[in-house]
Amino acid sequence: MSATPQQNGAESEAELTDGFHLVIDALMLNGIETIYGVPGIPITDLGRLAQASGMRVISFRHEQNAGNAAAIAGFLTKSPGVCLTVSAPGFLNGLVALANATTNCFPMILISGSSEREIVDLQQGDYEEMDQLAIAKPLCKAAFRVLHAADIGIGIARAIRAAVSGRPGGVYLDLPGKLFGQVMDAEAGRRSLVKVIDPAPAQIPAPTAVERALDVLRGAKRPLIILGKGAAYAQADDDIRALVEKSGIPYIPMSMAKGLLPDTHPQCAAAARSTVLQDSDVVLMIGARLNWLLSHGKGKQWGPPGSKKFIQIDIEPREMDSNVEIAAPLVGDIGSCVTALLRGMGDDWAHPSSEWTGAINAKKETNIARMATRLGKNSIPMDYHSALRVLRDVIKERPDAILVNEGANTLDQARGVIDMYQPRKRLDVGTWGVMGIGMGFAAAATIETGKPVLAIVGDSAFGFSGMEVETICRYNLPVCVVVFNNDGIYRGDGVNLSGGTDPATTAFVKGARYDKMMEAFGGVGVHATTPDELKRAVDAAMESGKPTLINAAIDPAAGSESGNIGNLNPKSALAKK
Ligand code: ADP
Ligand code: TPW
Ligand code: MG
Repeated sequence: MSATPQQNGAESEAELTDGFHLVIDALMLNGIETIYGVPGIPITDLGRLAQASGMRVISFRHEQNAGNAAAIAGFLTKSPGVCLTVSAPGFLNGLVALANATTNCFPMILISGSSEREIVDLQQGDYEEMDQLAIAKPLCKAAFRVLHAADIGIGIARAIRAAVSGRPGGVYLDLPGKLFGQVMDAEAGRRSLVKVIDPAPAQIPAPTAVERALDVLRGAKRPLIILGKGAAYAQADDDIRALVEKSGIPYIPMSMAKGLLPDTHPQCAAAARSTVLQDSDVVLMIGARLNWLLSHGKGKQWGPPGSKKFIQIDIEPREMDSNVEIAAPLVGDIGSCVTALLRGMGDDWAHPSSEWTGAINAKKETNIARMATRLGKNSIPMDYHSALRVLRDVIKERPDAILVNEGANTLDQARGVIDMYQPRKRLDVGTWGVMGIGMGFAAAATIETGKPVLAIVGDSAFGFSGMEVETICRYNLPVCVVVFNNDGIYRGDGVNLSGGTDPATTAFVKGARYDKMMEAFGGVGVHATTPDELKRAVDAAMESGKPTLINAAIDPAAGSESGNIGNLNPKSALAKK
């Protein structure tokens, strides 16, 4: 789109365009149809004009939530999600999401307006003055600034390619206010735009590396596959399933890889997780890192030292040997690596021994039976399991719904209880275990996929993005939020060790009614105190698609400190018992 033709005195009519329009045209040329952001100087008109041009512009109440929305849009689509913010404070609010996206390998572009370069660099106190580019650089994959309208096309092309090629991540694009008003000839402007060809090229693994991986796998007696969120991101679902099934190897999914194959798949060893981690001799990692979430690939969870060989598929060569020696590094994109392995396996690949798979199945049965007992209880007040049984059934009945999950106990228990059946349906706190992704992820998940969202969030977790229920109502999004309200962080029965009248540091207002927040903006609010009430309310919400918030009252004494990762929580040796 270009500006209306201008009459320029006696000169001939020249069609003109400007920085605003070039940014929009460059994004649209590259298939980017949605912007998540918060308006203000100098990008208010950018949002308006983008909407006028047919882009979907979703205005949030806080940039961090808009940034989280963009990040998860990137994860779900393999195309960078775009977050648009104002300068300094808006930029900083968005930066948390950009850093989190980079940490999680989600492609996103944070576009922030910025103040006058001449004034910023001399530190003369401009409106919202800040050297944003310098601040963003260490927290993202790449950072660029565009100073001339004629460079907007290249700037956006570089940002897109940097976000999605190789290991995906966050990119910062700095657009000073002055840029938007710069005018240029419309035809020259059109020619300056770049449609990025093959933005995330296939990265084919070396044949020798494929052979090495197959050799290690062939030698395995007790093999295991670990699927990570990189495997979910890669959208190589059929090939991954074929590899798992052809190899006959048991697998465990990392949190956001749940559903890549249905959690009920006979080879899924999630219910025997500690056994397979400890007893396996060869582990094939597909798009998962040996970071804290896998105890760095060492320690007693992994069995005796030296008892494991790792094969790792990852697009990032530097990921190899990050924590332990990788016997067979397979560097390339997951689709290409998995098809190469499948080809190399031939038609007579021997499945693992029944001794190995039998031991795993026995363990699974025991653990599933134990879990069934816990889930069978109909506790009132509800504990985590009695509430989660209901939500497990909801996802079973509606496997195409997207589950967003954050909190501590609310996260850890839900991950264990709720089976997923389809790829990329579980979105959660990711690599950092960050609170606050809830409402941003929920909004973008339904906007990007058209599917309904069930967000299961702790009362503390919800507080980080709770104001976005207004956004969810404003855009009338089919999002059902279930707040697990246990009156606090981890538990609601904390005490003030001083004996004073201030509440405990981990406690919130008792019996709070988060459902009223949704009602305030025209959505549906329900207060649920029993599993039956909870089921009815969630069913109604999923059926109607109306923005709904269910305040699920959970026993304040049901949770444990830090959920399942209490071992990471330092405690004072001097504390009074
Ligand atoms: P999880 O938390 O599920 O264990 P991680 O985020 O730790 O997963 O790991 C994901 C890994 O997947 C990253 O190391 C990233 O480089 C890799 N990755 C992402 N996309 C691809 C892809 N298309 N091909 C290969 N590796 C990928
Ligand atoms: C940005 C620390 C981890 S989990 C959590 C906090 C504050 C909240 C747990 O309470 P919640 O769940 O959500 O009510 P439940 O069921 O256990 O009661 N700030 C950020 N990220 C993190 N991870 C924290 C703080 C934290
Ligand atoms: Mg809580």
